[in-house]
Amino acid sequence: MEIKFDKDFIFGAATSSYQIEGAWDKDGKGPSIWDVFTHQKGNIRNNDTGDTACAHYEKYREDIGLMKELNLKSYRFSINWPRVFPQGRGGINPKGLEFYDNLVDGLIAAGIEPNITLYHWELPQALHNEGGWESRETIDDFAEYAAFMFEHFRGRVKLWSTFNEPYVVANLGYRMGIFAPGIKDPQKALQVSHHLNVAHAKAVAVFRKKKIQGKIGIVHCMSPVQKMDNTLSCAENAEMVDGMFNKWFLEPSFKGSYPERIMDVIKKEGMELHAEKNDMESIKENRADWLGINYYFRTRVFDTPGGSGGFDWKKSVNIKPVEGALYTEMGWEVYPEGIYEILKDVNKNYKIPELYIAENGAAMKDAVIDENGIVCDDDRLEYIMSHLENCKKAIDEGVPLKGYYYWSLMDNFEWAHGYDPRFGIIRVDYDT
Ligand code: IFM
Repeated sequence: MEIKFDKDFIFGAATSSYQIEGAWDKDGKGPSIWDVFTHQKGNIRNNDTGDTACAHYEKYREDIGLMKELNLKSYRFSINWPRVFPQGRGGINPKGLEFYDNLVDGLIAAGIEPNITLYHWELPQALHNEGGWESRETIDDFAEYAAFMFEHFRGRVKLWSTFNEPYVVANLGYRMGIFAPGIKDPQKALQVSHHLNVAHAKAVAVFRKKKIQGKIGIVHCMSPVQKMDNTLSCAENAEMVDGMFNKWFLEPSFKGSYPERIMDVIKKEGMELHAEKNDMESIKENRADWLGINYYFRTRVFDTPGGSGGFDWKKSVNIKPVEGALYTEMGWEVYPEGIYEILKDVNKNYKIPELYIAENGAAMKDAVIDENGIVCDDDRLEYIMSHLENCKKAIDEGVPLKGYYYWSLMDNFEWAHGYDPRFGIIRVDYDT
């Protein structure tokens, strides 16, 4: 099958620093909250850590070579904040910065456009010790870190994003406690989510003030929400899920306020969001130039047993498997139409000038079929083709989709799941 995209359409692949770099304490790098979290036994499957990961810190030249072989137009990666600022602020670690200089220059020399994410979850532990994302000071620290990076890569890097999946940072890190820093406190998660929004706005303001040539974006995980029952309670549940997952971070930026329904529930539960006077104006004024959507699955919502009131995620979201559907090794349903649905929804609701699929991919069994480590990757090829087909359909219907980044360039450390799930289009032999 052939699908034709415009010649300017960007085909890329994505990674993040903690998931591939390794060298967790090499050459003066400071620890991040993920180094500390993975070193505590019991937090990660098999007690895996990112200490070595894919050894990208040492092997980045070879990795660029592989990207070239793949004909990638662009590579989306993140900067490990404490590799450059071991304490989060203040003194720079020249060796850490040199690594990113070499990576960026190597990519440019190979004709691959760098797309940098400033924060894919590695808060410097030193800042966490002072309050981390619970504290407004971290907002200023982030803006300073961003300012330094923008200036340093001025003219070399044109595509930037501030945060990857702030939903995950706040909810998995501070509410459920299954990601670093392992906190289980809904009030803290709420406050952190607001601070992330303010930090994003502040970094965007810096980007514009400095007149950096290029575009600044943000990346959210998103999922089309589908009502599976024709009842009031199902409709209410769907509104909650959509509000929490899709709208919480987008509405402040693109509409100027948090979703009303969620704010009501927050109040009812006795929680409070502390915002300073100009926060909401600043978030709206400093909205991103582009939005990256990470799409992996749809969200099927059912009614609450017993009727309305009392939404419970575990009892009404994706509770029944879809008969005949394929599921990835993450247990996520393969639903390619969802990428089209979410692109159409976002375009209708927010009219953002440029959209990217910043991540889309699947963890597959990836059985090795010969002594050269070759994997028969038919399922993954089918996955990618069917999702691209749906991207094209959205483009043909007027959605300003400018690129698609596969997640991930190579197998890597899949957070709480350790190294078991393999998402890569390149297989990694972790023993060597
Ligand atoms: O591996 C992650 C990535 O870090 C963020 N988005 C989802 C991917 C797959 O779970």
